[in-house]
Amino acid sequence: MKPKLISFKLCPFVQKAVLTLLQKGIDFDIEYIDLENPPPWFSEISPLGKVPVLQVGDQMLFESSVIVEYLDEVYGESLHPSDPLTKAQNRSWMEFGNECLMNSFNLIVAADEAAFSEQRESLINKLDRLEHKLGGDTYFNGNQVSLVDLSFTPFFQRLDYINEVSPGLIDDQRHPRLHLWTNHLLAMDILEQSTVPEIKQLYTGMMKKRNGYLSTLMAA
Ligand SMILES: N[C@@H](CCC(=O)N[C@@H](CS)C(=O)NCC(=O)O)C(=O)O
Repeated sequence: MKPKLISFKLCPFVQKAVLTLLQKGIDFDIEYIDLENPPPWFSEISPLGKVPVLQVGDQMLFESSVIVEYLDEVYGESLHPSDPLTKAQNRSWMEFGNECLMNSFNLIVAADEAAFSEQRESLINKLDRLEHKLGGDTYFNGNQVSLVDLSFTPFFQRLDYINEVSPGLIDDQRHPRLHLWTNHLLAMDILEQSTVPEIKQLYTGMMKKRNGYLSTLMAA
């Protein structure tokens, strides 16, 4: 039976799971729900009321990190490095990627310029740390794509959209290795299929709708 993802069109956490499914060539189903008006069955299958949920037969999994690890373990060759310490370090950086996503969301909802600047500084500090960690290869661990790369991709896709409104977050002088890595991630064939085609429009619409300081920087 095909695994089925319960999704929300804008969700970067679901996208991590979709990228893993696509990279591994796993056939899957996806059902989009409206998080503002979820169907009655959603609260039964999602203990935290969040997407993604992965349905495997009559069993449910929640939390994107758990879902991608499950998919990696069950289908095909692992996308993790084999050395246990390197693998664990990759998992640590995947958690860091989740924090980057939260930070970018906080940037969007920051109500005033001071809160926005604080979030922006915090995000740039995270990018500095990533720059320091990277080795200048195509991907995080070298020339082969790993789960950690797939986990960061939704963040960088959204950072691009934010950077169009608030330039300077992406700075190839300050973060040359990060810039190269991001370019490789955003050039992956599977990226396009990993979201709905109107992702940019939906995301910028959400930025506007959140009505934070960032929305005041957007063209009318
Ligand atoms: N830690 C969770 C985060 C998932 C998450 O925040 N999903 C958002 C959509 S992108 C959500 O479902 N929000 C609904 C809510 O918080 O009520 C994961 O990694 O799966």
